[in-house]
Amino acid sequence: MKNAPILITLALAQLATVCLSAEEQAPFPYQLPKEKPDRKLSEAMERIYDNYPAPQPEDNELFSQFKYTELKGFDYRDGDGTVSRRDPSKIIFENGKYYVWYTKRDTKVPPVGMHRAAEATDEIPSADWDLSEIWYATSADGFTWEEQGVAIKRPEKPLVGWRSVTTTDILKWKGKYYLYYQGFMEASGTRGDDCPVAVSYADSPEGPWTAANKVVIPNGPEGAWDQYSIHDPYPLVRDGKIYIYYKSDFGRDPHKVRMQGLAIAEDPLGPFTKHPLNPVITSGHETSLFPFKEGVAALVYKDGPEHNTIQYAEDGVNFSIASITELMPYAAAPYIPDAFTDTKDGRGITWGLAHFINQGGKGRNHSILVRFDCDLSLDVNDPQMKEHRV
Ligand code: AAL
Repeated sequence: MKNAPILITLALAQLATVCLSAEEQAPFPYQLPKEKPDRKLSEAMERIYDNYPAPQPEDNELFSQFKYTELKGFDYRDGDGTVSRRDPSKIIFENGKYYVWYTKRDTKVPPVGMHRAAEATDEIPSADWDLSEIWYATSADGFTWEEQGVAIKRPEKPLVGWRSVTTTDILKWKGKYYLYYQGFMEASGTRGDDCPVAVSYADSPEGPWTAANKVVIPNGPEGAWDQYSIHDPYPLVRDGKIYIYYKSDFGRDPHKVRMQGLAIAEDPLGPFTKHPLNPVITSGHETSLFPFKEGVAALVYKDGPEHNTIQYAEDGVNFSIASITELMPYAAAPYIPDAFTDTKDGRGITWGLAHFINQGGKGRNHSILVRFDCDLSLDVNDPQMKEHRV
């Protein structure tokens, strides 16, 4: 028994080890702790604390799912493919009503398809957005819309946009309105989509619109990531300047890698300086961003390794994933009350318009505008915001 003290010491040490590992492996309480627990975590649990603003989706202000509603007021000629509405602008509220601008195609026949672009003529469209104009509509409630007419017509050849003017977005700056849009110089499907951005301006959202008749955001130089296209121009006001986010792509089909960049100007007609860190978002398709707290949030969907995410950049430039979600709106065009107020306290969004692409029979594809509702607002008690929460 002379070894008894040693044995007792060993037994106690073993008990301590058991207790320690039991504590280390203690099950999580029913509620996920808000702070990262001080214990060994799996990689997935480390990541949920380190990579996302809040571990529980319902506590993450930039998490939402999306609800869709059919709109009233738009006629699509029985969906025969000859009328299309797509790529809506963000929505603004002026003169007691909501305004939206969008690509409208009204052609004798449906598009033949981009792969048959050689068959396109002055009357036969190649893609859904070929031979289009920019139209606008107004609404009292965001569900029923009244189409008001054309805002931007196609100009005479060879002016920028003579083949098609599409994919517009609105800026309000010092009491004037600016529509930025893609100006096609040939049919989509040949090299038409390698288009730059043009701009028109007006004193009222009702127009009349004056075309600046110039390229306002040019394609990048040969070899640059954005040499081929400048798509989906999306203006916000930040730091007293105009921030235009846009989409471009590395490479050509079938190896196109879509990303998003930023161009900044002090005057809406330019010159725009492309950000030296471009591209600033590595995934996504159409651009869709909004002021959020001090920074900018982005809906990132459809293409790339980070699709189906909502991202955030405090400086509007260095984005990271805030949440992962599903069934996101395509060409999402939110109603953003503070898009142009140069806010450092962005309040978020609760609804907007988006498009659904109807891929009918041979070449009969056209798109329709739909409404989406979401839960990305900080103003939970604002009755207008609350009314639209999912
Ligand atoms: C879209 C946008 C651009 C493209 C085409 C029409 O939804 O990304 O506008 O050029 O598809």
